[in-house]
Amino acid sequence: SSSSKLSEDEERKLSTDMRELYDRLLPTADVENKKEKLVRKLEKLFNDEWPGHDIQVHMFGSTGNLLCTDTSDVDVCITTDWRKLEAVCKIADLLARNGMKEVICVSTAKVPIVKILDPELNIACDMNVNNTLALENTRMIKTYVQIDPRVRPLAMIIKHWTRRRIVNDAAFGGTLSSYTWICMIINFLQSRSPPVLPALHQRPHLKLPRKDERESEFADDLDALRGFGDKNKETLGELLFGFFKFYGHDFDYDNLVVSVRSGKQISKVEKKWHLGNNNMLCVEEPFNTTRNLGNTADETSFRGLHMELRRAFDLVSAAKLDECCEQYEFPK
Ligand code: 3AT
Ligand code: MG
Repeated sequence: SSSSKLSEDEERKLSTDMRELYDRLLPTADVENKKEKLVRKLEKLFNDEWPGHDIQVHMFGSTGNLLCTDTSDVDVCITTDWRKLEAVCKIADLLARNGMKEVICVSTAKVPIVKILDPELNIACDMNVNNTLALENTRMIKTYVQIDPRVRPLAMIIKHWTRRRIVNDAAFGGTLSSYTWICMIINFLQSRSPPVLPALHQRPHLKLPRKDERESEFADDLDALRGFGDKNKETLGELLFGFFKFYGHDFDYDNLVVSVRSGKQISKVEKKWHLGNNNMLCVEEPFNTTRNLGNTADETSFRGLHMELRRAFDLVSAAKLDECCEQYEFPK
């Protein structure tokens, strides 16, 4: 019963409403400055306490990939050659003694983390030690976001929708992390014809030269990459409509895997991902292709996700962006 094309009027209204929402979601300079302050404060605290270990603090996740809002947590990666710090509980102790609130140490996780709330700046922060893969995949997302001017508004609006509809809680809700959603958005944009985004891992000739460090795993020469999507003339409204159509109706979940690394969809059977559990939705991690980012959703939550995608499609088809992003209320 869903129409498969937007009318001209609906398209115009949707695109205008998206611009307006995007302006409200953009982070303010005040909060950006506070985040920067927190990072410098942490760096000083660590180096004063443990001198001689060249401890550096880097922001990653949405604070580093241009997709955060003022309410996003700050994700922080501490790098140091002092491997002992990787156990992270020393960090939790130090921070608790220095005025941080709600300090939680999750040392048993695959990547051990410390969670804190800075009461002075009113910012929540998650930190890990030496998880440099996350720094690289953040740099990749940021590169994709900068290639075409439509990516940032589209991705920020879809992230907003995932928060409002409670489909972005991988740890507790059994749904998907923001990172997984972002990979799905990128793969959708790689699949338009003509494409809006390239596959950065398939363009080795567009890497920036580097001095000592190891070569980048993906193309990162932004000057050469910008303009890639120019042949695609779709508007923001058409792309949002296309996104919900793609994942709500067209995508062959039984047989295909979302692969940002290859820039297309690949076969579940080929990856042997057709066997096993929690494999309804398959999203390949672009750097570690053995990892399925979609495995946080079991069969039941996949069905819920799919229903939400189709609900969004119906509302976006009628240019009802507000209603599409209405806060989900759990049934009483
Ligand atoms: P929010 O604004 O916090 O919702 P985000 O971009 O910070 O979005 P996440 O909080 O989901 O995204 O994750 C923070 C970063 O951690 C993003 C990515 O660099 C890394 N990351 C998250 N999940 C994985 C994963 N399964 N494998 C590898 N890296 C991951
Ligand atoms: Mg985050």
